This record gives sequence, C-alpha cells and structure tokens, in this order.
Amino acid sequence: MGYKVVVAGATGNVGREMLNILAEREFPVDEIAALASRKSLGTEVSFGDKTIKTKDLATFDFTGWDIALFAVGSGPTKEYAPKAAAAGCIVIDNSSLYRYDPEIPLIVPEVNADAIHMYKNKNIIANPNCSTAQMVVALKPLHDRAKIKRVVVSTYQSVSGAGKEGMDELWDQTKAVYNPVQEVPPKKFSKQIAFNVIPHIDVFLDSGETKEEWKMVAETKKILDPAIKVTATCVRVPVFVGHSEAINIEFEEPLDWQEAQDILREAPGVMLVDKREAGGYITPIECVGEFATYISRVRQDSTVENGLNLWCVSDNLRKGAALNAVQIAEVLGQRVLKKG
Ligand code: 11C
Repeated sequence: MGYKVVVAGATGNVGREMLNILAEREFPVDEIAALASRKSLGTEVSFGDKTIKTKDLATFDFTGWDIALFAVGSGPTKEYAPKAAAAGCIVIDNSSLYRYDPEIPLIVPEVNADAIHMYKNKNIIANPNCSTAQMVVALKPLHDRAKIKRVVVSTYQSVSGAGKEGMDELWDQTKAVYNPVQEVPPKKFSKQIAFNVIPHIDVFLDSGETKEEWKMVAETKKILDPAIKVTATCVRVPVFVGHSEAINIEFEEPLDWQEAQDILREAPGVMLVDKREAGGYITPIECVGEFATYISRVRQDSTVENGLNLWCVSDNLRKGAALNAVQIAEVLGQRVLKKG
C-alpha cells in the first residue's frame, strides 16, 4: 500500500521537478493529483511515463489525501495549505510562509530529520530556501566534528531561482545581445542579467541586507544550530540552473583540510570532487539533474585560527527545492505514516 500524493503548483519549475523526483525515486504513490491555478488549468504534466491533467487548486478537496507537496508561493500557500492541513493531509511547503514559525519544523533530512515529529503541531512541514539547503548539507558533518563558530558565504545563484520568467529573461536578453533588433529591458531582475551579475535577490531590509541573505542566516540557525553566526552576500548570475556558494568557515576546534575532505567524502547527500588541478572541481552546469550537493576547493584559511574555505554547488530546483521536499516525504513515510 502506498500514498495518495498531491503536488500543488505542478506546472511551475519546482512542481514539475517534484513530479519527476517522486517518479525517479519510486516514492510509493497509489494516486497522484497535480494541481494548478485556474490560469494553467488543464495543462498536462508528466509523472513517470504517464501524462496527467492538472486540476484546480482552488476547488480541490484534500480529504483522504496523505501528503501534499506545495510549490505555489506564499500567497496561495496561505490560502490553501491550512485547508489541506485541516482536511488531514500533511503539507510539505516550499514557500517561505511557515519557515520561521517556531511550531513548524523546517527540515533538511541530512541535517535534522528528527524534527519531523513536530509536523503534528499544524500538519505542515516547511522546506528551506535553496541557498540554505545545500549549505547546511555541507556544514552539518563539519559542525559535528569541529563546531562551527562563524560562516561567511557568497552565493552565485542561477536565474531558475526566480522561476520561469527569470529563465526567459536571461534567454531573451542573451539572444538580444547577439541580435540587437529588439531590446529586452530588465523586468524580473532589477538590471540586465545577461553577461552581468546582480548583487540583489529578494527585497531589501532596513538593515541593508536582502531578504535572501537574511533567510540564509535565519534558516541555518533553525535547521543546524542557533549558535552559528552567518553572514551572506547573495548574487544572481547568468546561469540557468545550479546555485554555487563560496563558503568560509571558522571552527571552535582545529580541522585540517585533508580531514575535512575525508569527512565530506562520507557525508550523506554530499559528493566530494576536489582534485586541486584544472577542472578538478564542479561547476553548476555539471550538477543539473543531480541529487547530490557537490563540494570542491576544500582548503585551509590561514587568516583565522581554525578556518576553512570550500566551494559548494547543487541543483537549486532539486536539492534546493523539489528533492528536499520529496526527501521530507520519504522521512514522513518511514518514520510517521509507515504505509509504503
Ligand atoms: C532565488 N532562493 O534563487 C531564491 C528562490 O525562499 O524559497 C527561492 C526563494 C525561497 O531566487
């Protein structure tokens, strides 16, 4: 016996990946419903070798459904996730709406799967921001060994983090550079993204940091350890899929780069590719469609007492969103629902 699973937001970048990953990982699905907003209604989406028609999120009755993966953004989540939860369907939500609610677990299974039991509070589990998910997968095994004091991270985030419109804008602007007949002014992004980088993701806060940077701080503390200090600079780059991060870590205890490599080689969800030669590292284009969080360029930072630098790359639509949500569903199945 398997589960009755709903994917809400099934026509978006993340929703489509959720359906792909449920099929790829052979999640025990008895019945699947793909939901969309009224404007995408009837659009067909793939689930394994099947094609399914989307149904209306606004009128869907969640009664009798076990798990709903939501990828619809905070507005529709606010309206429909509580309805699903009240109908007894456990919601795994990819928006930022519930992440900072102390009663709602925010889970990256490689890091804090034990928090799953908190789902009972509201029948809702939150999925983190993509840039946080891959970073905590890398930090967790190192924190367990040498206790992290402070992290300084700079991100290089792909346009797919901004949805299909972000991808279209990069595509159209790139074409327009070669064929400047029609100008493609910035719309989704605040400046031209093609052949450029933009140090701005999400809205600005009074502190001068952006919401994306704030999320990396708040979410790392909630998922991994509230004592860890994090400071982030988040940058959009002209890459379609795959977020990269340059991470500087200061530990309580000494940790040399060879031991850090050994720890990371064994760590769940991590793939170490670190050859200290030309091409001996991973770039975002190589991580597309993969499950792993890739770590390269592990090296000592001799400017602080116990410092390391590393490079971390992952598919933001997968580990950063859809894969992590499906992994949460797997933990829920194994530890709580126990049907599959
Ligand atoms: C980006 N990280 O790359 C964002 C997308 O809080 O789930 C995901 C935003 C979020 O633009």
